[in-house]
Amino acid sequence: MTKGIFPENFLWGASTSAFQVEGGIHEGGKGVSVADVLSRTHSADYADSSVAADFYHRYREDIALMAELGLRSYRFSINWTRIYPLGDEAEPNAEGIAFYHRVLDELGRHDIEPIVTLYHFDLPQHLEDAYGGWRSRKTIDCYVRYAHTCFTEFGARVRWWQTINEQNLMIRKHMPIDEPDLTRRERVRHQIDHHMFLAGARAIALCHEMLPEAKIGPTFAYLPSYPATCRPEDVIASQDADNLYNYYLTDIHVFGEYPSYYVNWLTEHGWMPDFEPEDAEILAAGRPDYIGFNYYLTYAAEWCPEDAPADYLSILHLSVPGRFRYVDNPYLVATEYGWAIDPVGFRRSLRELWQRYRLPLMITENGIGVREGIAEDGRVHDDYRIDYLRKHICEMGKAIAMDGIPVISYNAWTFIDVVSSSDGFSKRYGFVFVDRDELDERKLARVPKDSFFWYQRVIESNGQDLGEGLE
Ligand code: BGP
Repeated sequence: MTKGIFPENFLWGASTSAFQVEGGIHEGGKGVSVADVLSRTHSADYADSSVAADFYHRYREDIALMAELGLRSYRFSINWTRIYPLGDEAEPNAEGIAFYHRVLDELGRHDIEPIVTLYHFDLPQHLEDAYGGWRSRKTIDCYVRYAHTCFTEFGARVRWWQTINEQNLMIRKHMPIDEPDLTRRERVRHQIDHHMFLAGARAIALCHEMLPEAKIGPTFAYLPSYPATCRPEDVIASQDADNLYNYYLTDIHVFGEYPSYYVNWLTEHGWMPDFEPEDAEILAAGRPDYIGFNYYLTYAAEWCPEDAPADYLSILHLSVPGRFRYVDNPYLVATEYGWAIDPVGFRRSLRELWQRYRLPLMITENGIGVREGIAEDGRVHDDYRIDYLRKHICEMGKAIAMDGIPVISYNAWTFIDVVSSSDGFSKRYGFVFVDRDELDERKLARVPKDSFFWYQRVIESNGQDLGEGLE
């Protein structure tokens, strides 16, 4: 069914992020990021970012493996603290810039298109300590200057840019706010969110000015829901869940202003952030060229009574009294980490985003996290990953062929095993196995998994050969 439906220039890719893959955190003049600190303090039993997959030292070998896999694109992030170790210095760090030039050289040599995220959870810790991080508008200026440096240095070779990875998830999952009072805490969270919107919009406007040929957009965590039943209240609940935790982000970016449902919700709770007079103009001036999104799972949402306990931050069990709460979807099977696997929901997501925004779409992450190891024959038999990816790619194929949706690129998460953002190194997503465990790095040997050879055929055949079992 996928015959001839993927455009010739379709970017088959894979993804990573800097703090999860690079390691080498004390090298090349790099500063400390909040992601480094969080990965260290998260759990003593988990690997942190200090060695990770050691891409910092092995990027040549790894990019050669990308070439063997046949990748047409590699979506990765620049580590903000390699370019500006503190975040507020006058001059960037030449060694950090040189590292990414080497990475881009290597990708260029193998004809792999770089898709670059400017900021993937790794705010310089110094900005957090000195100014309160995104609480302060100072951080917006530091981010824009960092973006300016990246556009100047790498703009000649990078056509695809992303401003911020998963801002909508980052504000609740990767930013502990030490404030016991709920209203004040959530008020801070939404001020932080507002500042990131301004930063993203300014980076987009700057990119358009400096690099007219380039394309730039946000990439967000798309976590859509179904109504738990066809009860009208559940249908509204599901729409509320999607608006308040997903679409508010893309609405602000694409339409250049806060949507009314969001202003009303924030105001109702006393969470509306402060606006400066120039903010409306900044948001209106930074419209994206495409939408990037990360897709892993879906939810079911039902109406939530006013007197139910609130949980505004949970990943799997959001509960927003008077609006919605997540419940299990009996039609889906979840991964061992509780993420409901939903390839059909992937097609629905592509439809929803296209119908709402009429902008080209890029999948920046999609994959399955599992605990796995090397079998006795020395290989990694990850048939569950092949199954997951095959079904998602098949649904993407239908979205392109039957629904006419323009999809630029599909980047599986991840190219190689990395430190998970929440569950250490044991939760693996890669096409390439890294032989280490949480605290013992062993030799960090690379072992291509069965999915590597499967994806190689998918790319070679431009999506026509998805292997056995395709409907
Ligand atoms: C996204 C992040 C990635 C990655 C992925 C898998 O939220 O953008 O950085 O980590 O999810 O999540 P996890 O590592 O928590 O399983």
